[in-house]
Amino acid sequence: MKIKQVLSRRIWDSRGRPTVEVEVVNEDGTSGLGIAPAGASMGTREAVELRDGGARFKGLDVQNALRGIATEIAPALAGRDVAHQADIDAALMALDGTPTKSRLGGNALIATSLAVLHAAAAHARLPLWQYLAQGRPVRLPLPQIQIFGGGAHAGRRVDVQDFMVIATGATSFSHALEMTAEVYRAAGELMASRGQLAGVADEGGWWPSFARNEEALDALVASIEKAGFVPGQDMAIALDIAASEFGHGGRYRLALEGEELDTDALCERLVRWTEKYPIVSIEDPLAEDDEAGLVAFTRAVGGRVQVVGDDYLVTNADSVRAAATVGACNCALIKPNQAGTVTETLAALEAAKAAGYATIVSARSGETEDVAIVHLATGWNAGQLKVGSFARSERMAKWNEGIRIESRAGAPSGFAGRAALA
Ligand code: 2PG
Ligand code: MG
Repeated sequence: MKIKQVLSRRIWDSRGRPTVEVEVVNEDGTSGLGIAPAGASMGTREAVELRDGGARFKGLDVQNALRGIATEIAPALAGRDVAHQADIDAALMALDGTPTKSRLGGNALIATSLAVLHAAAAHARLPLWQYLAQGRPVRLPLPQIQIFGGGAHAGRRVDVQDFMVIATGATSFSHALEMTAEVYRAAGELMASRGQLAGVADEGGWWPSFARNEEALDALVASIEKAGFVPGQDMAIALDIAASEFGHGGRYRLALEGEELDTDALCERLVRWTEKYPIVSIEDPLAEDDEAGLVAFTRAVGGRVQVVGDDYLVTNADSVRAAATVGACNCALIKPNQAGTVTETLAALEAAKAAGYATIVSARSGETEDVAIVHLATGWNAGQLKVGSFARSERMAKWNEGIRIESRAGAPSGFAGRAALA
């Protein structure tokens, strides 16, 4: 089916900031919408977000990205077959012409690429996950869900960015959400009873009014117990340290503790946490420039803990292959807008699977009502999904979409469950 029209507009994300929406309309009248999400803790090698600069909306407007779509991308895509995703993505990359997608913008490209994908699924009259699965058996992903936000998502109130839970005892996607709902509520009650309740962070997790980073881990365990679950059995802990935000060159500054740690000391601290708390997954334990540290940490805990690369791998197939060669991480975070096109995102996911890595499809801290990533995680059989917390509709829209996928006729063949963890 040929693409008839490519429309674009500025819409607003969950932080009230401008973002790019693209609508691809096919000649048969079917269409697809793609929306660019936005990160706050970004890897330096991510596809570049094109923002206008200047005073308007603190420089975050996207008029230049929209202009590029209207004047260059739309004419280049008109008449192309919407089902030829890889060809279209290659054309987008060639049109941009830069290694970092800085000319037309990674935000313009990913919104367009996702809109093409949605339009192709709409033409095929299939839900997106099913269109992507192409008849292969796939499973609903195991969610990791934030309970306390931190780092760049909470004014750096604590250093660690995400304190999450994984419902390791869940038997279905909906069951995992039910269990998490109880823990999220228990955590809020716990904070209230201690006089520490102070709203929520950017992804809906409770605001981290803690005196030390480790206090959040104690609160997490207490919340799991308060909700009636056995920590480590029913419910385990996942962390995103997002260490690139507070360290580089092998020096890490924990502002809350007023400490400066070198790579070895941070590794030791995190290894101690994995021994003391029921932690099954740690993302970005060291900074993106600390490959030796990531290798050492993976060697230390990789047999029993999932070590996730986000800023370090930036959803890039070559980076994943290079990491596998040196033995850094055992799981890749997959974020479409880090790559900039659907094809490159899939290539990174496939490179990770080929290397024996686990994979997690992830949202960004700046999101919208868009639910595409739930379909990508399911249709690509990623095994795991990270969306932020269990509050605010840009997050709940995605969890709820998973429930719909799970309950409708012709649903995927089951739930990935804890076996999806590396
Ligand atoms: C991350 C993401 C999501 P951001 O670091 O994994 O939590 O954050 O979108 O701000 O990069
Ligand atoms: Mg991260």
